[in-house]
Amino acid sequence: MRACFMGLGYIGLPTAIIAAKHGIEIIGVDINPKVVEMTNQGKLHIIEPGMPELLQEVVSNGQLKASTKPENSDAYFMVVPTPFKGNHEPDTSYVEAATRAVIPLLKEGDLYVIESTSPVGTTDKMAELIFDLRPDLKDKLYIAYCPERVLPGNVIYELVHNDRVVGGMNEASTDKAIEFYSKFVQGTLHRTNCKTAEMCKLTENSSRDVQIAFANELSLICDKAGINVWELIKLANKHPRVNILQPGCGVGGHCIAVDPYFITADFPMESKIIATAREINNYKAFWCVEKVENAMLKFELAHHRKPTIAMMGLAFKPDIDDLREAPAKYITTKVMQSCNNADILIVEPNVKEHNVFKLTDYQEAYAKADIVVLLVAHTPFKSLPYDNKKVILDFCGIYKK
Ligand code: SAJ
Repeated sequence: MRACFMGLGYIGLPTAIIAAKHGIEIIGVDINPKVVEMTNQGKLHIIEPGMPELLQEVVSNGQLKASTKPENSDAYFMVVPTPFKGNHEPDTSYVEAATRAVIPLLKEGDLYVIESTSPVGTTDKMAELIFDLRPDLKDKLYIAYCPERVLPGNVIYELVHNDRVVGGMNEASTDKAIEFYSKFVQGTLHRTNCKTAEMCKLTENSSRDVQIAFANELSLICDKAGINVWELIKLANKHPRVNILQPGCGVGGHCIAVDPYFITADFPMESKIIATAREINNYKAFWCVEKVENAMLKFELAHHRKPTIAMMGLAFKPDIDDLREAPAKYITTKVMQSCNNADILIVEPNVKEHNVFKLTDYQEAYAKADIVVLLVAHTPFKSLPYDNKKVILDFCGIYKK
């Protein structure tokens, strides 16, 4: 069997590699020639533990080949980004472009699957587009939506072991998609229709966003009330039916901070909690900036000199190098603009070099800083001794003080 993966990003490439490893011949397609070149050389262009070795193996034994153009296959997978536009409207243009690129290659009996997170109704729309341009294939294709659920950093395990939801346009399409995924997924493949599968992906990430917003709201309340939010949550979670998540400096990444807008854009009157959660999680980053600005002013008044501020962490969550939609990056940028009176040291231990931020070693920055701003709970930060001569703004619960 031959499968064509449209998009070799954080999800498309690992999925293509795992499928190749399970005996499927893969054509991996990306519009970026650099990604294609690297992939064909067996070099992974993303960071994911265990994946570089697997890529080398499947490229060298000819199971995976990358190209800038799709090639004739039996199954086609759309795994391209679905960002949002300025007004938080979902942008499905990459899914449409990838679909248009494979339409001339489709033949009777082929499987077409969308994996990209998509607004409800996208699979139906793409099916309409396909049949408009290829009326000869009406009722002769299998079309499904099957979202991914993997957590960056644990992708090899989760791609194989997570349960998945498979939503076909009809029962035969669901069967065909399940037949494909069961070649490498050991988790249960749950059957549904494509609309429910689309909404399920959005629901999973919106649910997490709402739960994090609750923790962030508690952190704002506790700050005013003079209560340690970390202790509060730990105690509340001792209740057998309470399980509150952790507050932080905001919500980042390309999923949880984005996907809820795919619901609020289409169902604005019905999605009040989802919309408010987004507002709270966005506001948390502004609040952190204000806290740093106030700490700087206080320091200047007390010491009659400008402080050295260490901004600890830029990634969107602990122990990764991914800075996409990272609130820590946003906060650092704002602090650099508004605290231009201070010496600002920027730390991100998972990134070697950055074209915008001049990075400093985390121990050096901590030692030099008057004000330490803990933005991301990276493991190395946890071994820094608490120094009560410094002003420590712990937004991510390193010290939980
Ligand atoms: N965060 C908190 N407090 C918490 C947990 C997370 O502030 O208690 C923050 C993180 O610091 C980060 C953001 O939330 O900024 C998102 O991190 P995450 O670990 O919750 O999720 P992602 O974006 O890495 O991956 C999510 C996962 N979805 C769910 O857990 C429902 C993953 O399974 C999905 O595959 C992925 O989105 C995706 O691709 O959609």
